[in-house]
Amino acid sequence: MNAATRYHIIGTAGHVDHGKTVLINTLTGVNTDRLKEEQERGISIELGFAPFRLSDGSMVGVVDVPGHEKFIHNMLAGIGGIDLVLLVVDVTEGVMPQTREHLQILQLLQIPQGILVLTKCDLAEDDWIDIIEEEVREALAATFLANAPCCRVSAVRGDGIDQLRQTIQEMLARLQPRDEDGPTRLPIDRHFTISGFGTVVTGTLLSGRVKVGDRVEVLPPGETVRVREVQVHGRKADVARAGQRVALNLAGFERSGLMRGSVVATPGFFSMTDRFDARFNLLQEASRPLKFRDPVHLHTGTAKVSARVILLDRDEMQPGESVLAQIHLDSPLVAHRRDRFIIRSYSPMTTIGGGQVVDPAPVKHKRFRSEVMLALKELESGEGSFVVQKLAELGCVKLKEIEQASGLGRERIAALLESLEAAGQACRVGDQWVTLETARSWRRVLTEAVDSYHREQALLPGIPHATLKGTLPARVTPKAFEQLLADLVSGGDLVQRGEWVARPGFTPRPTEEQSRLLQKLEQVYREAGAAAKGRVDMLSLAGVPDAPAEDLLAYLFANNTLVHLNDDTYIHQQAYQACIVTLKAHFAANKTLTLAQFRDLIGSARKQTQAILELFDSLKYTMRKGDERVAWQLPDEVMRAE
Ligand SMILES: Nc1nc2c(ncn2[C@@H]2O[C@H](COP(=O)(O)OP(=O)(O)OP(=O)(O)O)[C@@H](O)[C@H]2O)c(=O)[nH]1
Ligand SMILES: [Mg+2]
Repeated sequence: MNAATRYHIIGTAGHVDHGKTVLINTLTGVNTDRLKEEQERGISIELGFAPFRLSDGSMVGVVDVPGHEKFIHNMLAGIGGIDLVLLVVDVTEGVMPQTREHLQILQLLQIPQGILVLTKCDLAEDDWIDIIEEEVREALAATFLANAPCCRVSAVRGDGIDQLRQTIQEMLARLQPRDEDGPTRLPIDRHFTISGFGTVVTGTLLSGRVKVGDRVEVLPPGETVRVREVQVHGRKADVARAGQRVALNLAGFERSGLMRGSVVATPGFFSMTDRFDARFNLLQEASRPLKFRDPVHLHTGTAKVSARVILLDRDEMQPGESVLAQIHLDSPLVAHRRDRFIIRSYSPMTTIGGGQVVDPAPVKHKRFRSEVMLALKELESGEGSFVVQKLAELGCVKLKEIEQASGLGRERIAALLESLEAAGQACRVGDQWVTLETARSWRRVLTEAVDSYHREQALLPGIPHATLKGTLPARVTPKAFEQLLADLVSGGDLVQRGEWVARPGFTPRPTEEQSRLLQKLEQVYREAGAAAKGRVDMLSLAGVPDAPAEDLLAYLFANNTLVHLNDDTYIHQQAYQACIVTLKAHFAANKTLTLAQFRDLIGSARKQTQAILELFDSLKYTMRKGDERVAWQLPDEVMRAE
């Protein structure tokens, strides 16, 4: 991939008034303080965005965040998806409270890399700047920025700006490109309506692509809509790619239920959740312990919701501690395995911790259970064991579903599943994956269902295919069922005869009494020919009691003595074959056939004739045209209707 096709996002961070916005203006030529209030008060309130082209041709989106502590929630909505942070420190002030808080947030969100930018260097002597740099380095010591490059700049004089530009370029070049082939995921950071144009949403495209005309899902509210227009960095585009700043015009989309924090995504890929299991760390700097069910604010992606931390193995956690917990959200949002989140306390409103999603769709756990904690640890530690656990929990899953639950890429999942298959822990059935144990137990369920059907419906040649499928959980897809069945057939456990599935060697054996009744029934149907009436009439004609009649008719149907026309009407196979012969003879000499003609030809009543012709239509022997029928694909030889 050449540099021109790489897309990355950089963000600012740092205390209020330390020069972030002016720096971005100097780098990009864009003043990101757009609001009147921002310009009047001289501080940033909302997120600011600017496109930034590097000399190697790559296009970078810049997110400028406000530094004021009152607007940390805005900062949090912008900082999540960035590749590189510029931590801005004013050399006349040094490390200040929001320098520290932003740093904690960056650290908790695991922002991959950053540059320390010392600003306003025109206002201080070099010796002083050295002292400040040392102080800042101390604050960064145990963080991801411990070895970050440092650039000394003056945005007003332009000192150090070229070097900063160069450093940004070098650091971005080292990054992996984003996953453009993954699912589309765009957390919305702004949305508005333009009259006559509809709803527009903006955000950083974290993965995937969006094209004009695509159908995308917006969650919440969970609605699928069409993308009418795509803009990248304020310009119309056909497609937006991962790592770009994007605006989308969504056709016919009502804004109700839409919020900052909603996600635009590939339909069906993400789901909303109102609880998730997580690794949660309470910062050493938190002012007090966190108690079970304490209300907090949770930030993830661009979303912010009230939440409660359900401590599972204790009633209270101390600053500096790390636990596995369940987070209950007051309103649902999109969460994905491995997503990062931040927790802030209600009062004072400060960042107290954060963590990572372990399972985005867990059951509610019982507290103080060692097996729950063990299972959570398992889930957290291994990708492989997560997949196996999901398989065991759900019975069977499609590749896409594991992808969704795990937050891992498709290729990674496929590789994991293959190694699990090689290790004998999982296996593929049709288009689904199951644990080996599940596959085994399902095969057992199927053979047992056939056995019990043979016992209870001894007159039938087997269990109907659809009934057999119904003995497995509803989640099993038709393809997976077919595969399980095919395995059992090839292994000699079952045989398939048309729509019937049976044990090899099984033949229905009527009792003496049943044989006597069967003979009678067959006789009345043979004698009635094409004019055979409904079930009740025929049974009384044969003197067969109601109770065993169903089984007897099914037996005669299964061995092709009777042909099923509709509902409760059957005719004898002989009569049916004669009808086909008559039909062919008629079309040998005529182009069309009416119901009345056919009725006279076969000597039946209107109702039965109609049922026979409808069966012919469904078999495509004939085709209905108004009141008449024409020949369609008449059978070459006389065949038995199945
Ligand atoms: N002398 C000097 N002044 C600067 C420099 N950079 C920024 N300033 C001044 O510092 C003040 C704050 O700058 P901003 O860029 O708005 O600060 P900010 O970090 O974006 O502030 P918030 O977004 O509110 O957190 C403004 O008055 C700028 O003119 C610099 O390099 N030299
Ligand atoms: Mg600013």
